[in-house]
Amino acid sequence: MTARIRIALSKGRILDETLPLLKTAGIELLEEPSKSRKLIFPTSNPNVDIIIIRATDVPTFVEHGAADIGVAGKDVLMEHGARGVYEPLDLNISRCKLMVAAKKDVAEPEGRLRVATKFVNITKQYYAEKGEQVEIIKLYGSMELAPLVGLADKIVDIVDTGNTLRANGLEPTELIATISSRLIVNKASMKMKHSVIQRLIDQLAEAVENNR
Ligand code: PRT
Ligand code: MG
Repeated sequence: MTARIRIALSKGRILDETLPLLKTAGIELLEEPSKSRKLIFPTSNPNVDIIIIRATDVPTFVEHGAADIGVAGKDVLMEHGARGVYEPLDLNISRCKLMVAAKKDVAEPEGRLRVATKFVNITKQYYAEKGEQVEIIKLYGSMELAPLVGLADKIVDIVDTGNTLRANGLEPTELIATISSRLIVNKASMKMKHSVIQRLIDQLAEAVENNR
């Protein structure tokens, strides 16, 4: 009897970059998820299925054991708090930086800084450590717009090429963290399904090494 394993991934870059790694462990999707409305997919390994969910929901599914394993950006894990999951492997994919950005050539505002972000917890902690009082404005997307329309002085967002910031007259000012995607594992699954999961971690670790 081999344990059944459910893997949680998110659509987009994480799915695209994780599938080649899983392939080296003999796990391949049987149908193209972008052409399907399904959310749960069987794979070429009859003991493994893949669920495709929002990136920010991956830690929640894994924490509660609704998925045994997941792949999530370090930004998402930092924001979630990543309690109750193991993080055994840096997959070195979907790399980017979490940065503070502001309008080019604009002086620091007087009084309390207003910072727009979807990373409320990370931003709170970042400014708390600097001993700076800020007003955090929670957004769900298009953070780059906030300084342009006077909603905020700065933003905290993901930067890759910097093209999105530049296109909006913004520039990165401070690095908060360098980000890559991590394999996360439910703690009970790690115990109960140890041999299957450890083998998968080892295979993925080797694939990551070969990608370097
Ligand atoms: O899109 P959705 O709301 O469903 O969720 P999501 O944005 O969290 O998912 P997705 O797939 O966009 O990102 C998943 C993970 O990929 C993130 O958690 C990051 O860890 C990582 N990643 C790597 C990125 C980027 N690169 C990236 N460039 N996530 C987002 N971006 C966005 C960024 O938000 C900004 O709008 O791309 C823009 C900046 O890109 P440049 O190249 O213009 O600087
Ligand atoms: Mg996105």
